[in-house]
Amino acid sequence: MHDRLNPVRRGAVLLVTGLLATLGLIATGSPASAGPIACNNMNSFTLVFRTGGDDLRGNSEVMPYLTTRFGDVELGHFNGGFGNNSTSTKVVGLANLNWTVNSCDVTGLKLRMVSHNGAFQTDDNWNMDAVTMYGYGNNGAYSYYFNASGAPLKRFTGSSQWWSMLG
Ligand SMILES: [Ca+2]
Repeated sequence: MHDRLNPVRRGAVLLVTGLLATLGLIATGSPASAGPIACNNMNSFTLVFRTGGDDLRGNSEVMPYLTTRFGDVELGHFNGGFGNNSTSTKVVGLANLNWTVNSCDVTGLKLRMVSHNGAFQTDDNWNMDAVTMYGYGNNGAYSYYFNASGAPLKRFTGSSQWWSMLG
C-alpha cells in the first residue's frame, strides 16, 4: 500500500515545487555552496563572475554586501566591462576600513547593480550566470567561500537591481 502511494506523493510534491517556482516564490537554480573556512576578521575579497549572454557595461556599477548575523556589511564597489560569455575577477576590501566582519558571522552574499547611463543609453541589463567569492583575513588567511550558479543565476535590470543568497 505504501509503495503504491509514494509515487503519488512524490508527484504532488513536484507539482507544488513547480508551482512555487513558477510563482517566483522559491529560487530556481542550484543553492549556494558556502561557509567559513576558518573564523577570522576579513579585509580582502576576491569575486569571480561568470557573465552569460548579456554583458555588464563599463559604466555599470556593482555594490557587493556580505550579509551577516549583525546586518549587511558593504564591500568596495566596482564597475563592469564584463563581456558576453566571459569570466571576470575583482578584488575589493570593506567599504569602510574601520569595520570588522568575522567570517563565522557571514550568512551570505548580496549584490546590487546600478546603471549610469551615457547619452542615448537605456538601463543596462546583466546576466550573471555564476559568482564565487573568496574572503581573506590578515596575512592572507583564507577564511570564507561562497559559490552559486544558474542560467542565469540572476538577470539584473533597471527595475531588478538586487540579488541575494544565503550561504
Ligand atoms: Ca548589458
